[in-house]
Amino acid sequence: MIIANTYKGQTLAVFGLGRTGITAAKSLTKGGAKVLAWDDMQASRDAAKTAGITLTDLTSADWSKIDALVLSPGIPHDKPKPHWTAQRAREHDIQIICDIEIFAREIAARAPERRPTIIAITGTNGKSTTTSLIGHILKACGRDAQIGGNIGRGVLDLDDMHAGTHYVLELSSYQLERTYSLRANSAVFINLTPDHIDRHGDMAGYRAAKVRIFDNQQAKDIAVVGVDDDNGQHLATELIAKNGRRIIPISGRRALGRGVSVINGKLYASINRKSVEICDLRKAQALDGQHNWQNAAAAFAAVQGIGLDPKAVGKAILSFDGLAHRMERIGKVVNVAYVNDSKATNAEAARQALRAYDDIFWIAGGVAKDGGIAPLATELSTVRKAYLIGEAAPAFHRVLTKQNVDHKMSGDIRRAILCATRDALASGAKNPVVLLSPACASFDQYKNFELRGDAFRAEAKAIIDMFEAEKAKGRAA
Ligand code: UMA
Repeated sequence: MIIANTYKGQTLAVFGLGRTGITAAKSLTKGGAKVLAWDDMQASRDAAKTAGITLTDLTSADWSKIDALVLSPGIPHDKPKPHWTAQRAREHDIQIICDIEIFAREIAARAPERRPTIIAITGTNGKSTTTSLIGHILKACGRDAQIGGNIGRGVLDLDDMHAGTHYVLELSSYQLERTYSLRANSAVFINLTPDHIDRHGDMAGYRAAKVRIFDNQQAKDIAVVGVDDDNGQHLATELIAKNGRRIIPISGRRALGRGVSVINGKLYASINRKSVEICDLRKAQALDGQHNWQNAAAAFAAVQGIGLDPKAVGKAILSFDGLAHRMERIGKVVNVAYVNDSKATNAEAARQALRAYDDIFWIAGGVAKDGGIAPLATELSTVRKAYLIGEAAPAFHRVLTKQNVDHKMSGDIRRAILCATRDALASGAKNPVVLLSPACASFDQYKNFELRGDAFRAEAKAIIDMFEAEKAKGRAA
């Protein structure tokens, strides 16, 4: 745990006792702050109490004595409606922060020679993969890397720092809008498409929260910007005009005069004038698709300036074994591959998977987001057949019928994967893929996307095991 010494002697309200809140309360208390911890939910309060947190009812507390409010990132302080704690804070002119701000102040308080390296990553899609890939590269190159933030462990839960520590932090717009002091030695902005609009009001608000990742950067620091979309191109131009740091544009699909790019699957770096081939991403264990190539380019760019051998970085990229539920390769039956992309809870995320393979037997459905799969109407040429599950099936059936895409109402994952396997094996396609990329939330049939992905993985493994057992029997006979 990182102990928050910079609030020693101050009184902090910590509201929302999930993972972040509990760790923040512990860290602040250990650092000598007076902590008033509370949550709207009795169950969360009970869990916090069991975790050793002293509770204080903030509904009746004296807010004039509070110096800052640590508000859990998911709780709104403004839109769509300010939470009551945020209203109280505003009435008393109290700053609203999150755990990332506490962490950032702790680093700023250390002597420069004792400060760790901070690599921060944001973007709408791909931040978890990029964060994990950067962590993997650093570890493979023998560096001390700690990964956390919006993924896995909350920042204050990470191991304490020394000068050789590299903190690799996935940061959400929710966290960034309550962070003021973070200086990222390397800040990565992968892409921006509409998301969390209810919280930020509009795209401009969402973007404004995200670009805070570059605040406080200094001349030697690196800003990595994905330029595969218009937003990224504008942002790179803006940052170049400001000229306050090293800017490295990255692309997963086109050659850049200066920057890191992927051309036909090969990763090239043109950072110090000459262009160098780093690795062939088509040989990577777990980076299928152009969007993953962009993630790889971002990861390569992010570790510039910390003295790693580019060849070793290239090797590490190829050995990265990916994240569960994000285009996760499970295995094969004959030439049919099974890919679990359960994290694709909207059309935009499913689009990436549909672009990554040539012959797809697509399992889709669940609880559709606004617009359903209509935005994918022009992306369906790779779909050999679709297997529809969950509540969205009738609406998806209408879109697929209009687009002349063969499909079947399968109801659930079990029936879908069996039919898809049978069709894929009979298809004659060179590399058919049975893909779960639902373009939907999972709540009609599962508690969350992880459990949906686990169910798909278990079914796929059972089919693979059955085929292997049959093969072994055939050999023995
Ligand atoms: N609560 C209230 N009143 C409210 C709303 C919530 O009291 O009106 C309480 C709940 O009872 C609960 C707590 O606040 O006890 C919030 O729990 P939580 O699970 O939302 O929070 P944490 O466990 O602290 O998780 C947060 C991030 N959650 C959100 O941003 C919503 C996690 O990101 C993050 O991993 C974690 O901190 C560690 O830093 C998750 C996420 O969904 C993965 N992020 C969004 C995303 O990726 O799109 C931004």
